[in-house]
Amino acid sequence: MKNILTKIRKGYGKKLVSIHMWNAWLVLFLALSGLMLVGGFWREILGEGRVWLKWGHIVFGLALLIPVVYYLLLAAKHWKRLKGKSGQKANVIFVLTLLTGWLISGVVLWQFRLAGPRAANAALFVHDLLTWVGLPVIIYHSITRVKWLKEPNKRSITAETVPAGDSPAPIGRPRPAASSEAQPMYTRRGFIKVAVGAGLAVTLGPTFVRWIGKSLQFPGTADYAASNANALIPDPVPLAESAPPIGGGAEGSFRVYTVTDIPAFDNSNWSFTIDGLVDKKFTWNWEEFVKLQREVQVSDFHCVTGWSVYKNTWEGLPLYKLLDMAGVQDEAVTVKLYSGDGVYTDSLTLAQARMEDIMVAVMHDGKPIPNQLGGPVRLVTPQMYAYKSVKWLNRIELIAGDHVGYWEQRGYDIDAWLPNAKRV
Ligand SMILES: Nc1nc2c(c(=O)[nH]1)N[C@H]1C(S)=C(S)[C@@H](COP(=O)(O)O)O[C@H]1N2
Ligand SMILES: [Mo]
Repeated sequence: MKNILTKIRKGYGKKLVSIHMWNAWLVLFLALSGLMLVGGFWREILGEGRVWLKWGHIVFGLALLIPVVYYLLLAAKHWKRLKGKSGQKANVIFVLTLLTGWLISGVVLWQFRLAGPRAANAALFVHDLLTWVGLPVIIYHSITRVKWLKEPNKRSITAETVPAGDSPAPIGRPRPAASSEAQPMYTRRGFIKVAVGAGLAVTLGPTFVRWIGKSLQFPGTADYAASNANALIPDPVPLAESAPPIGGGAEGSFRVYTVTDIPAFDNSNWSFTIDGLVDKKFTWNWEEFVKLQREVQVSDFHCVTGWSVYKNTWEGLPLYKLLDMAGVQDEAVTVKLYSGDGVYTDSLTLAQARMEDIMVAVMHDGKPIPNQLGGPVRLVTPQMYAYKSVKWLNRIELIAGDHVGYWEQRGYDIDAWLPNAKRV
């Protein structure tokens, strides 16, 4: 072991340089892929590619372990060289904390099924927080410390000037003397640092503030109800359990997900159909649909990417009651669910569809479901991950075969059960 360590530490200056480089490339890929994975814009464009990108993000994320561990093996030596340079020591600790934080929270998010929603929620919070704090610092670092900007004697990672014992070849240009020549360089450096810092604050600052607001649930930061673009008349009248909501109001905030443009509906372009292998087909318009007897439930909502919204008070039609109204025929095996976006579909087995808590929801916390969140009508599947929760639901078809839904076709598990679900 000692021998190996000595070998590893030999010429460690050069090694630090290459660790730093590999780490930089990994972080660059992870930052870009991570931002693409959360960005709604890319969700639509990537389609199936999103699942591959997610795997790439996971694999390269795990690969971060290599430079981190390799650095730790060299850390003692590096640390000695940083004696007296507290700023650089702080920088090293910051980066190590960032990388290990990303790694650990990333592993929890990757293993969300084992971890369960609570741990996944916490991990997503940490992963996001580190991103919004760490990314600007890293961008600042990489722009302001490119070699030509940095005073050579302030570099913490160099292959040169290693005292007795190691003998790396000096690389890079000769050091400029601390003469009058360096002076204009220094002011330019100062200017660029301020400019980059200000640029980052202006571009990433608002996103960070918005994210903090949502995470800490400041009221009004995610008021989708106020900007609901649906225009369906009349408004559904909430039941007493809905207003005020018996759940006490949802905790957490939805992230708006869609694979198409967000549709909006009015009385002229909205209807709801149940058809296929049924005794009696129905197509309701909005006026008829809001007259159907609704019920209220309180349930939690979990996305596979780690976020949850707890204690939602949903009001709508239990799916099994709609099935009973239509009369399901014996040959029917699968309930196929269509979104009014024209693209997204999913399915449930008949047994799943008959579970009491599967709801064709019309209201959330006493208000119509806004169009961004899938209104006027979305499915709610409390014991399954929310990709089953088809937004803008407008058709239910009973079919004899299987149907593989939108995300399942793109690699999501057919089995969407939550860890502690009562599976049927
Ligand atoms: N039509 C449609 N329904 C959908 C999706 C979608 O992209 N399109 N995304 C699903 C996923 S993965 C989740 S987590 C939830 C998100 O619901 P929200 O956008 O209201 O937060 O909707 C589900 N239903
Ligand atoms: Mo999701």
